[in-house]
Amino acid sequence: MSSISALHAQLTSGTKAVITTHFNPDSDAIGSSLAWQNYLNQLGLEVSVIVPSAVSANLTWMPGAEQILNFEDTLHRVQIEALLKGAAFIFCLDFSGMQRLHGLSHPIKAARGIKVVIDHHLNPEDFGDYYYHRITAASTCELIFDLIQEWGDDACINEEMGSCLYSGIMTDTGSFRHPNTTAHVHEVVAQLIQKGVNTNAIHRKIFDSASLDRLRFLGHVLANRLDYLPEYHLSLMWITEEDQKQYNSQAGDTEGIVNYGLQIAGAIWAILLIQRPDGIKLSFRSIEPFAVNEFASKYFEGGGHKNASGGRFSSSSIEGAKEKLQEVLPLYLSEINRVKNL
Ligand SMILES: [Mn+2]
Repeated sequence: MSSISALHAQLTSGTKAVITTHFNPDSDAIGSSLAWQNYLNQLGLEVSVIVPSAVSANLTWMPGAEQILNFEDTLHRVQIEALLKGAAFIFCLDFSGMQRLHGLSHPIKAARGIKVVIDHHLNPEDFGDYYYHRITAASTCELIFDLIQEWGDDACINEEMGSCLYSGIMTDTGSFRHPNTTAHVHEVVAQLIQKGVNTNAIHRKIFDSASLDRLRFLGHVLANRLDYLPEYHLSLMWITEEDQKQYNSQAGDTEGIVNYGLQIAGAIWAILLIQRPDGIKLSFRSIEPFAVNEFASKYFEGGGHKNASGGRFSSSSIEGAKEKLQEVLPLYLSEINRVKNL
């Protein structure tokens, strides 16, 4: 592993590079990837952004999004494989473990290019040649901003790039309300505003761009797919494959739904179960100081941030996942009660 400062000089004009990010890419994943692409383009590199699964509709306004190649699209796949063969650098943004790439992990592992990890998730795996990694950063977009500053290239941060960076910072901090919202986050945002970023317009593009189906889907989940377990201070939500079909659910439509569970007075954490063909996907959210990533990794093959994690359950039965929860929840009762009394 080498120091990231040695990397700057290697990013020379004409060099070919690929940027990739995690499955179900969120606003931080896409925002950081497009901002980094914009920066590398300014340095004269030839850069493509490739993703393991589709970009959700509320992110396609970002400058450069229309050029993103999706590995799940068979037409893009051939192009992606060729780009990976020719890339001198592969930038891995906003993920710390190869399994987050799903099907794209094999071609990325096999690619010979120098791997550069820029990320803020816990416990990064050892797959990179260079790391710019800080778990105290609220988002990868914040790290991209900091790295460009460290390299003395503040002038490269233009309004287009700033809009992408602001999107990731805004969403990964839960619109500046999560405990990861440091003074530095606000300092970065202040500088982005000075560079012309329209924060109000971006907030609307990201959050107020739902389809009618999406809003009705949310209503259905809140009305019929939410239980509150007072003894565990837990909001438990679930979404079946049938629900997703009925409401014509698109990529990104389940994003953020789990957070509603924390709006119940007394809730310390929320869990959302989503039925997928290959198993149940779990999303966990918690309030400080309850570490939901420990629960996710102990019982549901997952992990992530302290207050925002993911996991999986290998059978695709919602009932099965609920039974597993009923088994393990009593084991957490003392920790829940400890946190409740703080
Ligand atoms: Mn992130």
